[in-house]
Amino acid sequence: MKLLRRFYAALTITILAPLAMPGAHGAFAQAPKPWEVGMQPAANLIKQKIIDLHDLVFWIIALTTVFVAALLVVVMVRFNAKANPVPSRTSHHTGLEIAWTVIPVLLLVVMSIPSFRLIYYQDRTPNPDLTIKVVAHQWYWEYAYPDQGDFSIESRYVRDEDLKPGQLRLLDVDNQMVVPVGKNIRILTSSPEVIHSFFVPSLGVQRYAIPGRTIETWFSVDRPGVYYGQCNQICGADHSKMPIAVHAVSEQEFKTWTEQQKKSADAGAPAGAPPRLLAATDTTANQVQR
Ligand SMILES: [Cu+2]
Repeated sequence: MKLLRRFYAALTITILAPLAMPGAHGAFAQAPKPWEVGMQPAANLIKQKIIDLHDLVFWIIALTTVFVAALLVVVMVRFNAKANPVPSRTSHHTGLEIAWTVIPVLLLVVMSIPSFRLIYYQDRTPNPDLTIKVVAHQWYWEYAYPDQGDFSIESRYVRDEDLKPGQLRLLDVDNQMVVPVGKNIRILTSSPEVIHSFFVPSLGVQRYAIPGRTIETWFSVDRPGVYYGQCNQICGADHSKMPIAVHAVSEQEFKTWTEQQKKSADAGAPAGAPPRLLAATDTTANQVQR
């Protein structure tokens, strides 16, 4: 699987290198790429665990399929009417029946154990450092920071005509969700209207935002950069226009940002007014590294 992924990666780079955006040398960013096969690279341990589980299940499925296909070929060649004119009258074989019941059950158990472990690992935040409330609206995101002075920002997609060079269509937003690197971030999703879903592939996080409920999940980010995601629950007319951009910064930068946000919230400025610190780095931070 690793080899296969490396092959695809090499192929993608070869094909896409000449098409790379001019000046695409900014800060690290993780976004979907054209002709991508497989999953986005992991930006934390959760995503790595997801990839590992995927690889395990992939190989079990692949080997099972090859084995069953081989059996079918044997039956077609050795037991057709010409090769085997007098068929066997066997109707039971206890050993074989036990085997084809027990082996699939064992395979399911082998897949279910890491699967359940992963579900529970994603479910509750171990030692949360901060909480972000994610409220999904039709059709934008609201991120509230109750631990940092209870301010909230609104995050909307950038219209085609407003895209700056290097910004990604239907992925870049006016106000990014800013998080500190290396911290356990508890996410609480909710929605006032319809069901949405908070989904950032490279962070291994996906949770529905359901009216009347608050649902927990969590993530951490290993390195600074921008990580893109989208609402992935069909939620209405502008479903495609509610992307997610998570900007991971150092703890110090995060502190400065939250203080600025709190100040502008106290001064009655519109929530989510672009903070100076991040506005200065925006154009480079949003470029995708290839
Ligand atoms: Cu949505």
